[in-house]
Amino acid sequence: MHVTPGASNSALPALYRTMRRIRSFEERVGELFVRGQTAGSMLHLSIGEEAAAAGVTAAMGPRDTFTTHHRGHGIFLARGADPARMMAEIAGKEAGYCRGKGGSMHIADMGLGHLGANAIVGGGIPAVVGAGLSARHHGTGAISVAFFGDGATGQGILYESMNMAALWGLPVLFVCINNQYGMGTRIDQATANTALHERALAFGLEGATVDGVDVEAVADAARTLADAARAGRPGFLAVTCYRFYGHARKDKSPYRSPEEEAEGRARDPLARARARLLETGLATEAELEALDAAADAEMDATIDFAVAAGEPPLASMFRDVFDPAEPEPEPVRARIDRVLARE
Ligand SMILES: Cc1ncc(C[n+]2csc(CCOP(=O)(O)OP(=O)(O)O)c2C)c(N)n1
Ligand SMILES: [Mg+2]
Repeated sequence: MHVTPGASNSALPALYRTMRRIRSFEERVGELFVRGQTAGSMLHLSIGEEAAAAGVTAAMGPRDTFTTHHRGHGIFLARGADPARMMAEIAGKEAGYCRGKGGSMHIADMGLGHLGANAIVGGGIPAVVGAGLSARHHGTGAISVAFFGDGATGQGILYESMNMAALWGLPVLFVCINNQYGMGTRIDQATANTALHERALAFGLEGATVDGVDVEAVADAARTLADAARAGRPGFLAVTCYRFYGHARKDKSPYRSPEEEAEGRARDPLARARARLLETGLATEAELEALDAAADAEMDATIDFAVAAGEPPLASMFRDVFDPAEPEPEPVRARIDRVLARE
């Protein structure tokens, strides 16, 4: 599939704003982690991958659904999530999207079509096949989009899902964010043919690879594939980018040279979009500075909100765990007391 870079200039200011809000949010998530105020000890930032989130979600409609991998903050934010509730979730607070039970890697929100982030590599992929089947059955016109990393192309479930989507002509889009690494292993050390979309072509899907430094190109490619998926021709989009920092917050990337990192970070989708906005006259330096400052102020407030928010009550650990139709389970403490009383 041929993709024309830069064909959607007028969308660029909004795409830049989305990317800038994601970066600002991720920087503050990193800060919350360093302060020891996140729930859990793992945190995966999507800095460097903002064009994939902004560009693909720009091609999605309000009824479309999606799943993400463990590096999904930016995608959910680009889909309209409230960053304060996201930050509260990451901090394990009651005000979070999943009342603090999901954390960074298991955020979900049916209202925004988020069928769930998933910490199992490739784990969120098959759900979009079911969601696509459901959308077609009910005639909603929605598509379902799976976001995952290049590491998930080593998981068999991707191929089972692609086969079923192609066979049944489901309104599904597979989006592989190829940030070059699966933890500490570079893609060319794990995969002989790194033209990942070619695998999808072999299954009978539409497929393209796009440069994730160019958010307009990502948006254009995603639009083409989303339109095809809506018409019953499922597709696969590989977005090539670079993971700016370690796999998780504690990883200092000893397996990468400083030169490689400098080169990778120079391929910055935000810097590129900013330069294009100025060069095309779509924005002035002063306007961009104001936009950047507004994004930072908005995201600063998410930290204050998350830190001030209350912890979930202890009793809530039994809530949303069992089928609501079932009788309330006996609390563990009461069960222990009863067992001890028998002795
Ligand atoms: C099935 C499974 N195997 C291994 C892991 C451990 N693990 C977590 S993230 C990751 C690398 C994933 O790489 P990729 O899919 O490219 O996503 P990225 O971290 O680059 O965003 C691995 C191996 C896991 N979570 N699930
Ligand atoms: Mg990766």
